[in-house]
Amino acid sequence: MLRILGRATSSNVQKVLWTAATLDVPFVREDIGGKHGHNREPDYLALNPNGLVPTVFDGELVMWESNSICRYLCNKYGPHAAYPVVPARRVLVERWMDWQLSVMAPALTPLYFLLYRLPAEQRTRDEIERRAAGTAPPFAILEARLQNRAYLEGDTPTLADIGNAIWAHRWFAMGQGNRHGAVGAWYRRLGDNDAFRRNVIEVALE
Ligand SMILES: N[C@@H](CCC(=O)N[C@@H](CS)C(=O)NCC(=O)O)C(=O)O
Repeated sequence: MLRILGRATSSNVQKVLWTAATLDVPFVREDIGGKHGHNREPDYLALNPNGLVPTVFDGELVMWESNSICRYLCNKYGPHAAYPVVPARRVLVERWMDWQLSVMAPALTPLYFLLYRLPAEQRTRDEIERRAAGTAPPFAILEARLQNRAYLEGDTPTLADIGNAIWAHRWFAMGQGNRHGAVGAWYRRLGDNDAFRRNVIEVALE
């Protein structure tokens, strides 16, 4: 049984929950971080020096960094089509995982924090528009990529879709984007996935 430390509202925890559900790996989850706190306490920092969530135990093994954890789960509990074994296919999935952490999340986080975390008086129309404009470039890339294809790589969902769809959910929830394009169609297609619905779509943003 995995032990997942991290609030269910964290995008990086959601990646791990969706991946574990995809692989049918049983887990327990404990609320840490955000309004639940505890992530800056010495006992938590001894597990994860970043003071961030998720941190995941698999027996004695302690892991942090959501993408590393998702890869580990597929390696240990797979093989699964979500993480292809052939190197030339695997790298195509992994590039979108790295892109999600290095491009997608940094582009959306400023608007997300303004709308959900920062004091209401900072939410001026100009500031919302400025931060919203910064969210468009990664979705233009996804829109082009998803023309005439069901998923980012291959014919079935992979770890590439998992990390990025969590942010597409936030983008649409923040009133951005055109749901009638290819990104919208991909988001709805993934919405048939029970793990996406339960762990992401049905969880209130905060
Ligand atoms: N690169 C790390 C980032 C982890 C991260 O930024 N976690 C955020 C939540 S998504 C966090 O712990 N924020 C502090 C908090 O929740 O209190 C990963 O992918 O696991």
